Amino acid sequence: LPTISRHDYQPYPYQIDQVRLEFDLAAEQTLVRLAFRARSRDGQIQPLVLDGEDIELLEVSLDGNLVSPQDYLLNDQGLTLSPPAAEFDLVLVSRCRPQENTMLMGLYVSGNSLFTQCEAQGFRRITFFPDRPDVMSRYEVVLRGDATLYPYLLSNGNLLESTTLDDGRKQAVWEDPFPKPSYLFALVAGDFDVREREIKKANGQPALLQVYCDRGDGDKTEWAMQCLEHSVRWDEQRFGLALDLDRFMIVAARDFNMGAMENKGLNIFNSAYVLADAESTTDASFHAVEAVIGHEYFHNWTGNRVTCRDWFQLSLKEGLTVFRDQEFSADMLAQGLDGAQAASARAVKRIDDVSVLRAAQFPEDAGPMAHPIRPESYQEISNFYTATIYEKGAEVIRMQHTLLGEDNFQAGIREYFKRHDGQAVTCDEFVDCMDSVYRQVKPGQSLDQFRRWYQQAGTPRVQVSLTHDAAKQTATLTLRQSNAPAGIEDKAAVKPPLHIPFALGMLDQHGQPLSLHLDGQKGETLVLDFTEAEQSWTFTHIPEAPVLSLLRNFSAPVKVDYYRPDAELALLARHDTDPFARWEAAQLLATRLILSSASGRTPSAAQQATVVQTWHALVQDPALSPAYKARILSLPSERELLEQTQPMTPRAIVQARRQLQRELGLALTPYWQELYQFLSLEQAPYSPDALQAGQRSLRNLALNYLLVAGVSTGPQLARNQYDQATNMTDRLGALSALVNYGDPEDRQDGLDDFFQRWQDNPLVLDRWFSLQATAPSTQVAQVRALMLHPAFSMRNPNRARSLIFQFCMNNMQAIHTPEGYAFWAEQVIALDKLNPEISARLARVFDNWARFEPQARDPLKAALERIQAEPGLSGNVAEIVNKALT
Ligand code: BAL
Ligand code: ZN
Repeated sequence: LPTISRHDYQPYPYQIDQVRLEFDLAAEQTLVRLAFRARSRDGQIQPLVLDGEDIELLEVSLDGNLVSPQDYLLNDQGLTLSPPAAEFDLVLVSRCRPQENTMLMGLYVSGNSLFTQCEAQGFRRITFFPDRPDVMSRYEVVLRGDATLYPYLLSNGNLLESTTLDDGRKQAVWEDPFPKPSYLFALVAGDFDVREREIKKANGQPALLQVYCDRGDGDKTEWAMQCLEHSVRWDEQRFGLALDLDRFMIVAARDFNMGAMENKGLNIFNSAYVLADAESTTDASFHAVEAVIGHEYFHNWTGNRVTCRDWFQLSLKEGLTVFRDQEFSADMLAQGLDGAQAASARAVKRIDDVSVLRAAQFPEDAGPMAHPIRPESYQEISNFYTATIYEKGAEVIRMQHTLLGEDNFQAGIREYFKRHDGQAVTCDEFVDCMDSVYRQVKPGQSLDQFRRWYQQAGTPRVQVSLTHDAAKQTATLTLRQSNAPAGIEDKAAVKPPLHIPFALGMLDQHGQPLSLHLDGQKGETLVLDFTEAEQSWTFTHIPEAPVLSLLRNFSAPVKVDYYRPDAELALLARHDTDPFARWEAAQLLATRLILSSASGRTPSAAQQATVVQTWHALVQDPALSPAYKARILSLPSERELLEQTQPMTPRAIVQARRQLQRELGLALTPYWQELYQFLSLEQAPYSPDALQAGQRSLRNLALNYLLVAGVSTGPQLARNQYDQATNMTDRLGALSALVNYGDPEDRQDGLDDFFQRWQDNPLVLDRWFSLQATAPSTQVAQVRALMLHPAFSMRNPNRARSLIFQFCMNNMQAIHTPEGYAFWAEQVIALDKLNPEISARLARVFDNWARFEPQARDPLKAALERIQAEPGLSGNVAEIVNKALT
């Protein structure tokens, strides 16, 4: 497999200002006519190299002259032509076969409709073209297709005309006024329900918002429409960025590899992130729809107006856009609140985002695929749409926001668009803009050192120590940072220190916040510029030894090591005024206990009592919002816990976590019951808002504690909740408690009833599969049986994810068996024949095999070798397994 290196970047030799594409659409075969004029950038005639994969070349002409096959070079990667001059016209006719496209990259069929997915390299499966993000052109697109099958013919930009042809087919002509790279091209042909809304942009101009979905689902797009309108408003208000088109379309597809795609003016979405109604959608999914709609919409500026020079710069648009969607969601949650309430609402979002980072990105940074947010090399770019590029990338943007502050960060954003609107640029050029502002507001300082975050893989560790001088009333904090080699390519033994914004507070021994004094700075929270390998700060006016509140609001994506008694954590869990650090303290207390029993040590009675007393205090704290309470009373996820064991002991983690759940359920039974009853009182009509969603999640948490502890009233409460539910959060919450902790009869009755109710709704059926995939009682044999269910299909990515991925990733008891590992390998191989991109994601589940306990390592390695030996393995999966086995 060829490895592509960041340093090998060369600009494309030709400029292509305008592209005209004509499609004669049909599922079986689609004809594509491409025409453009190319102009050599340096006036020299150079070979014209066009990417092309899995498509048939029918005809090519240069300056109106047909080129015969002996005058071009055609192979399975593309086409190379010899241009007649430094400037020339090219016309090319080719054919693709959407019906046969199971990879879902390029032009493919979903249901009866045609969709495209071009990022990263799908356009080359549609036509021959320089399929790279730095070739930006204006597109005119003509679509022709059967009028009955395809009454809607959509592409990017503005609709110029829509007609019926003499042969009865429909034709639509679209023009996108903005130059774009090929990865942002899109077309959709099909029959849909459409929801429309006309809005006024900030400049007073009207714009048409449209949401398309399968016929019959149109009543489930109101929420998506609201989210889209909120996104438009938010980007105007917070970032000063306006919608630049007359029309903005979202189309839901049932078969989709990713969450969604930001094609200019024509976003194509996995239907899971469009369709929502109270009956069939959980609160968490409502919020996911909001986040993804925001994310794709925000790409219109951060990604589309300014795009990436090459794919090594992917985090330029993804990290920044994830940061933007996180802030959008946080602002929506905090809307109408102020002070501590707003801070708590925002903290809930921060907690959820950090949990994702720890469960998905920290493991990546600790495995063979570890890479900097701007990778140095790759084999398959689709393998680099990772938690590192996205979530850690967002943290790196967030740190710049922390260092600059909101106003200066926005000044940096304005500078970015002033310099680069309409261009394809690098991460360095983004930081240059932020740096230009930083240098102005912090004379003598720069972001030079900060840039190392773009170069270093791995999760840095920060060790903390504290000394207190009672006589001088000073506290001296010392931080040491290190970042061990990460991944198979990270041989740089020496990693120079990073610029870490380290937010810190202190409490006195009674839990009261202290005012910090440091070199003229004063405040309850200070952000330290931690830039050396080891650095100390001395705080004055500290009469007694303080309790440290560390890395407030998770100000940097690092791991903090600080050894201190449980009692200090308990104090922070009750009193810290930073809601993130407060949650963190409670999590850490529980984590210590779980890790200790997972390692075979019996936790001391005092240690257990501290956790129970802390949970007791928190469950009764009237000042906490329900959403926050639900987070702080939940135990850390199995994945986050597993990440902290060395070697990793999955089955022991599951058992130890379950044991603490049971203990907390039993010790606090009356409180869970009381909370449950209180939260069961009559509610306003369903809304996914923060208050209601928080109440429902807290009620479901209480129910789970009651069931896991075997409290006798639990199952009946769950059955009643299931039967009486008027929304999916309540219904699924009850069913999941029964399936995970109930008796076999309740489990089966619940699953059967749920199937009867929802068998016609694919997204809900996905939940039915997931629930069974992750149930502690499920073994490989049950999953195999479910794969034979008429509703199961490996070709639909959502369905494959709901059963196979969920089982392999989130059923640790069953997958961590020799049989489980063999099943995983078998499914990677089977999926690879259909959809390598999705298969490679499944392959990644155990790329970290070497970190597991000895009895897991050998069978996991054998499973990886089995995959590696499979003839005809895709490059996608080969890259993963080869790196895993290096
Ligand atoms: N660009 C791929 C999908 C997304 O990140 O929005
Ligand atoms: Zn994105």
